[in-house]
Amino acid sequence: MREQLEEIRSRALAELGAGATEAQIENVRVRVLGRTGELTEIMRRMREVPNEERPAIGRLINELKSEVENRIAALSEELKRAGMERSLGEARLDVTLPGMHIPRGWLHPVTLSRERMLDIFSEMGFEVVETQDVEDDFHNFGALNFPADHPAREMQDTFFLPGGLLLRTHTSNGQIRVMERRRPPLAIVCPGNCYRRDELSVRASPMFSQIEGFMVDRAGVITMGHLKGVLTEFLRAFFGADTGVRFRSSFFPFTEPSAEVDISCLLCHGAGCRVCKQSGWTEILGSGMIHPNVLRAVGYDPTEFSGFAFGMGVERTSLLKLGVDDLRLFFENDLRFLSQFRAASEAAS
Ligand code: 2U9
Repeated sequence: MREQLEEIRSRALAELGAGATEAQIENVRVRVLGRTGELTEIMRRMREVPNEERPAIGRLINELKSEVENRIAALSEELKRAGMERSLGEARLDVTLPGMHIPRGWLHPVTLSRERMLDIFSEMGFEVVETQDVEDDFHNFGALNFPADHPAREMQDTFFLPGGLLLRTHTSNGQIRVMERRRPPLAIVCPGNCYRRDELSVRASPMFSQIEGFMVDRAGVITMGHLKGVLTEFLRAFFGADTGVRFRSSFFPFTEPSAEVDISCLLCHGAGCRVCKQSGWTEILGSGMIHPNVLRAVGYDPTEFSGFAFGMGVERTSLLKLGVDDLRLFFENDLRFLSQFRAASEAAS
């Protein structure tokens, strides 16, 4: 048995040489020290050993066990240290290098304008509600009293989607959806993106944003006078307290009576110039008293409820406010243009 122990020892130590891999070490551990390994087998055969020799053999077994365990621990420690050194060497970090400058962004001028517009309406008590861009025919056209043959419903004007859906052409769908699920009194503004089949040009874009709003209460409570007051207040807060505001009679399918709203030309202050085509005025908003058919479409009785609505294009309004003469600048993401609004963004935040 002594010879056998010596053989196990020399074989194990030969395999646990300086270059042993993790797999080789594990192999020796299982073969020598494992539950069904060589040493367990020897212990099982101890009863074959004469009584007087047992203590010495037992000591030999214990010494061999410790020796192999110690050797395995030392090799594992060595492997771990070498692995750590290797990974540190591969990802060497030079803490003396200068830091990397990560430039901070700022808000887009159209975002700044939209936030300012919504703030003004919020201060007047309007609630801001956003709804979906993908809409059905009823919420985009039918409920808004668009006749079946209205040109906006043509394929060349609207992006139609499969399944009778479309990309909304205005944010009025949001107002229809709010009125469908809530009862007056309501004062709501709906900001959002709209889509029309236009080429991107100085004045138009296939995607643009709008803010529309409405105020509805019991019939007769909200008048055209409130419409004029709210919109004049909004325009003077946004463009400046000395801005001239005028209302011109107009027509929309969803309002009756309807009015377009002009502001005094921001360039010539009403004197007449190339931008306002010598008129002294610039069109800025559409508005009117909500048509009884629209109220019926959302389940309101027009003898019980009435109110006004308005709408404006955010990019167009921003162009005028910022003195920008080409709508495409808002969509091109050219930093030479956008960086001019950095200070305005930082002042607003
Ligand atoms: C409901 C009832 C009435 C919203 C209105 C306008 C007039 C209007 C345009 C201005 C420029 C949109 O961006 S633009 O093309 N808007 O002229 N919008 S009244 O009337 C509504 C909306 C919803 C339920």
